[in-house]
Amino acid sequence: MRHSPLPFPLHHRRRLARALAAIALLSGAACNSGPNEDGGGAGVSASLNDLMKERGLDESNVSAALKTYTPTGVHDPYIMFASGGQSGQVLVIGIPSMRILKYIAVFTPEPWQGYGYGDETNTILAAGQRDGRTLSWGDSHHPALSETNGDYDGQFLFINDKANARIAVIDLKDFATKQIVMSGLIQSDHGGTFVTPNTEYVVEGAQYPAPLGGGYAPIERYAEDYKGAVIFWKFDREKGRIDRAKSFAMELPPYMQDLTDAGKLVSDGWVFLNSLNTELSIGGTLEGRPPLESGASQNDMDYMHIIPWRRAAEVAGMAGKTKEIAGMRVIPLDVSLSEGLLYFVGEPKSPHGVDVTPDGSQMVVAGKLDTHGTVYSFAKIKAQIDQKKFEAKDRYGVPILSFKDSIDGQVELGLGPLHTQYIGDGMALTSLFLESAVVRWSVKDLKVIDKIPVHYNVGHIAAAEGDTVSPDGKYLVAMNKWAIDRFQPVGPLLPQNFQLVDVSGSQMQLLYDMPLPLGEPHYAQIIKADKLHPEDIYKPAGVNPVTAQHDPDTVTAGKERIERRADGVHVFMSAVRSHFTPDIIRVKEGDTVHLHITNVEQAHDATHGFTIDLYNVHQSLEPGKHVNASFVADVPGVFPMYCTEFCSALHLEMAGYLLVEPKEGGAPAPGVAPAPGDAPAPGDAPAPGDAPAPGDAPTPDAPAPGSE
Ligand code: RUQ
Ligand code: CUA
Repeated sequence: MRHSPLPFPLHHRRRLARALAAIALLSGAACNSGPNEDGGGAGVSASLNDLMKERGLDESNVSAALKTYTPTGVHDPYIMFASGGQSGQVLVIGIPSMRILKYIAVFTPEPWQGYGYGDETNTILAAGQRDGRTLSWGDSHHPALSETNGDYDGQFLFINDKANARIAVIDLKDFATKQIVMSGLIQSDHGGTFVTPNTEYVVEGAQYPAPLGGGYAPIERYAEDYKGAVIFWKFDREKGRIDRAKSFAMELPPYMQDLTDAGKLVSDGWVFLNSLNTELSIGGTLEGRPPLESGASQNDMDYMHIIPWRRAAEVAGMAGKTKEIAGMRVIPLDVSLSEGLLYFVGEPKSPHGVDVTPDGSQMVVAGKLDTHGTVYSFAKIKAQIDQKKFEAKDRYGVPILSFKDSIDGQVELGLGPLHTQYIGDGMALTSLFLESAVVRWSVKDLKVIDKIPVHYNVGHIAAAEGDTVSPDGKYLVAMNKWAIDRFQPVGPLLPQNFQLVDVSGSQMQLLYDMPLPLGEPHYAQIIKADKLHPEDIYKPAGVNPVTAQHDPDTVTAGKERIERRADGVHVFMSAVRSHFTPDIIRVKEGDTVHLHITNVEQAHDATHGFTIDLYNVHQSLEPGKHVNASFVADVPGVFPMYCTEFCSALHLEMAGYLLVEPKEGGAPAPGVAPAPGDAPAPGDAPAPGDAPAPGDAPTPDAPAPGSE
């Protein structure tokens, strides 16, 4: 299945020879033959030929290796943010090396980062509760980088959880999740996250229709009581948070809204959503109806939704134009119709993906069950809307534009086209799911250029800055759903396969296979690395990363203490190589313990971990970070606490004890010598004159709770 070696232009061969010579020298393989003036001595090529032979590599393999190999200490020019699928996380991957740099904890507790194991991160996860239930996973689908003038600005990242219709905000200053919002309006989402060109709004489109705001309605009332929706979450860039009160939603007909894209430049102010199931099929495989999959594939056309979001935001702000559902301002469908906020245009059978071109003038839609890419013209759509020239209305009264008057044309792309990315010069790449290939084509000329096979069943694709106003081209990552035979077998559950493709040359070249063993990533975005400016420490020491403030309970060196208050025992602790102060915490069974821990260090990468056995406490303390964690010490005993990061040579000594004294009359621990006066257990009696064991009496520097 390896695809055929590519012919190399001469200058590539020369560059290759020089690079190979350099590798051979570095590896010491050619120690007795220096580089020749003619660009590669006999010894060099001989040893490289041997190496290639030994590993069974051809010239295209070697060129792929040279295009991805990244020496130690060298950073990647691009960074990819990929959804982590069912893991509920986001992956950060360097391109072209395909090195995984981070898993960002988002919808799922993540112990290493202490996410979901401390007060503030628990609060983030709790904000994503539905009906009082804490959800400990997410189906993350579509990451969206914040944009300024339609270009990634490297400041924030958003991602949705399809399973529970939630949106998360990640700050790229520290690559950490800051907020999860859940509308309570819709039951699932798919058309999110997508941002408007200046990140005014983060768009979340529903997927599976249901009664708005939750609650029951018989499925026989699907057409009447089940609804779709799109939510416009207002983003406050200053605060770095979504502002729920300024957000609004629009009720939509119960077509399954699928994906979204925001217009840009000439189409700025508009948003486009594709949808499926104009048939309003409801499934019912045991009830004599066809399964959803065939029921929803009867009609030749579904509807692209066209929404002027700026106008919709104005209407949402007018008195009497919205209904409040689940605490959200919702524009009802009849208001959208009377205010001109919703239009439809047909799109070929079971569309998947609507992707606005870099100049904003066109939208590309691919129909999963159609072989074409359809190119819509924003100007043609806008003209019909301005002239109120509608062909028909759907059963809910939504005006439908003429399909043939809305498009610039269609291109036969291949089997099962899904998603489109742009690479500049009017060129696009589209994934072909059924064909397991990516097609490169000219949107300008409506012409296919070439195809590259991928392995296998490609879903989304991501090209460098490929959905911005200025795509970079260069690299493409095919996010393949199946791996089949690409990797060592690991049982029936296989990894996904990210394939890196060089799209800069006259022929596309497959460079690298990267197994994704964490979940099924859906979409990814690739940003130029030099647009990212993360902080290397939290400064000054004592910053709480969740509130982004100097924490009121920050601990400074010398001010460590333990205080007993009405709400429990407060431990103000500092962490520094290689000790915690205090390192002994004494509490009584049943006490609530509030830990306030500051890593007072400001040295790059001097991270400490903190855990206490049994109590499920784990925190990551990067330099300068402050965390708060509370728990009820309801089990008496002796619980070691220690630093879980190998932070220094004396790391093992970075430890201490939580001593939970039993309540009055509590049973002594098994195996402990009884106190004087108790009958000694045979063999356990201390010899007369023995000194008390250290830790048996309060030490001067670790006052008992309440003795401050
Ligand atoms: S999806 S593979 Cu974005 Cu969930 Cu198309
Ligand atoms: Cu701090 Cu190990």
